[in-house]
Parts: sequence; C-alpha cells; structure tokens
Amino acid sequence: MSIQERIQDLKREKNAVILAHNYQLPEIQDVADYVGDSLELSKIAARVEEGLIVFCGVRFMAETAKILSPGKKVIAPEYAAICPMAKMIDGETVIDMREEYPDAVFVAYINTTSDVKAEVDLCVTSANAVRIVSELPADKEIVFLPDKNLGKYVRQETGRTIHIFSGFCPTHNRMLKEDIILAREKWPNALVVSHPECIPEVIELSNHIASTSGMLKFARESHAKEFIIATEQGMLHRLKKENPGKKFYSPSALNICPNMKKTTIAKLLHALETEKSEVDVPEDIRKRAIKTIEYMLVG
Ligand code: CIZ
Ligand code: SF4
Repeated sequence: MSIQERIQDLKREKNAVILAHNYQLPEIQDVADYVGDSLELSKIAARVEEGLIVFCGVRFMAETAKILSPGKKVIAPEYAAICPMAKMIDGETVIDMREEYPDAVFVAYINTTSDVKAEVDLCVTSANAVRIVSELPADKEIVFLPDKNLGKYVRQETGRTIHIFSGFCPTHNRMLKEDIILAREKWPNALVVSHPECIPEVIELSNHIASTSGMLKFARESHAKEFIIATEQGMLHRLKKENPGKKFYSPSALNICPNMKKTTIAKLLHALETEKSEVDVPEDIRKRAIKTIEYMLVG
C-alpha cells in the first residue's frame, strides 16, 4: 500500500479532512482534500462536517482555523512550522504601539499569532487588504502590521495615512528587482505576477499584483499564455495543474519558504496516525481574536 493510500484510509477511518496551503509541497497538495490560501482554508475548516482537521501550512494558519472552529480538533503535522514574519510582532508590542497611536485603527495581516489578532481592531489577508482598508472611515489613521511590503502596497493603492510596522517575509524579500529584469529577458512574452509581500521595487515592475487566490483567478482568466510568478514556489504546482495550456516560471531559485516545506508526506501520515501536535488557542484569546477575523468572512 502506498503512503498516499494509507493516508486516504486513515482519513476515512478517523473522519478527518486534510487542508493544504498553496505553498505546500506538491505531494501534500495532491493528497489534500482542499488547497487554498489561509482564509479560504479556515472557512473550509469551519464548514466541513469532519471533526478532525489536518492543517498543512504554518502555525498561524492552523490557529486561525482553530479560532473559527473551536469544537473541532486541529492538528499540524509539523508543529515547528511557523511563519517568521508572524514571529516579528507579539501582542505586547501591539499594546505598546496603541499608546503611540491612540486614535488609529490597528489592522493586522492574517500572518500574525493569535495574541496579536486579539489586540488589533481588524484582520485582513492579501486578498482583501486594499478593499477593507479603503472602506475604513476617511478621517481615521491606520496602523498596519506586521508586513512592511504589504503595508506600503496598501498605502499606495488606498492613499490612506498608514503607519507601518517593520516586519517582512524573508522568502518574498529575497526576490530582487534584478531577478524580475532577468526573468523578463529570459521569458519576454510572460506577464509578471507578484505577491504584495514582495519589495516595492519588484511590485513596480509587475503587470499584476495578487494574493495566491488572486493569482489563480488571474491565470485562469488571462489571455496570456506565460507568467512569471513572484511568490513562494509551491504556488507554481497548482497554477500548472489548473492551467495545463499555460506556462509558469519562477524568477528566482531562492523563493522557497523553509517552514512551508517542513510538512512532508511522512509527517502527514504520522500526524494522522498519532493525532499529536494539536493546535490550541486559549479561550480568552480566541474570543477576542475571532472578532477581528469574523469581519473578513463576509467579504
Ligand atoms: O493568506 C495567505 O494564505 C497567504 C499567506 C498568502 C496568500 O496570498 O494567499
Ligand atoms: Fe511566512 Fe513568508 Fe513563509 Fe508565508 S512564505 S509562511 S509569509 S515566511
């Protein structure tokens, strides 16, 4: 019996569902019931009937699913898979910043720990950050955290007064303007599609800026046949799978998130067998954090 078949058998036996982020290894994506961005997956976790959620991604994503589905058991096959950007800020820092900007609306990217979500006013993803920020009352100043690149992109798109925290995604930050220029020379007919976690110099050279779910939509609907994809490399697997007639290239060999790649198929099987490394969020934090996430669920 193959490892994939064992996973499928155990999943049925235990009434489990496997969720995988768009940046996961191809073999994890292929065995998952659902593949998506963090918010899509959390919504699915809340909706499905299965009581056991196996979340293949990084910790803040599994925590977000747990916040929305407290009655279900959420396990992370690799507990050590964390997002370094989410680790750049904690709840205490938000409390301190509130003293500095007492009248500001605090907006957090979904890539944050639960204690940060509990301290802010709103939570956004890369798919809805521009829309949600532009809908805030015009006289309100905004603090955006933790990602400085997404924050700058939102500021540019909305024209709002935004104070930005200095966090960043190491994986997206490694992609440079020169990588895009060289990729364009190599594939002159390709459109450059970048994630807003990329540095402003990369954003500036791009034809389209989108979250991972936005990239899938753009690739599906575009008449173009070739795309240079400036985001974590795992994204290319799904783009290629869903668009067999189109070509997708990576502008860099370095845009791999080591934490996203910690979840292997063997660890996934082990997690299903043992149901260890359960993800939990303390109830007081969960109750405060859910308010900031619920806001997004309607959008
Ligand atoms: O929200 C997510 O899943 C992340 C981290 C990226 C994206 O653009 O989907
Ligand atoms: Fe965090 Fe960047 Fe890895 Fe996403 S790709 S989990 S933002 S470090």
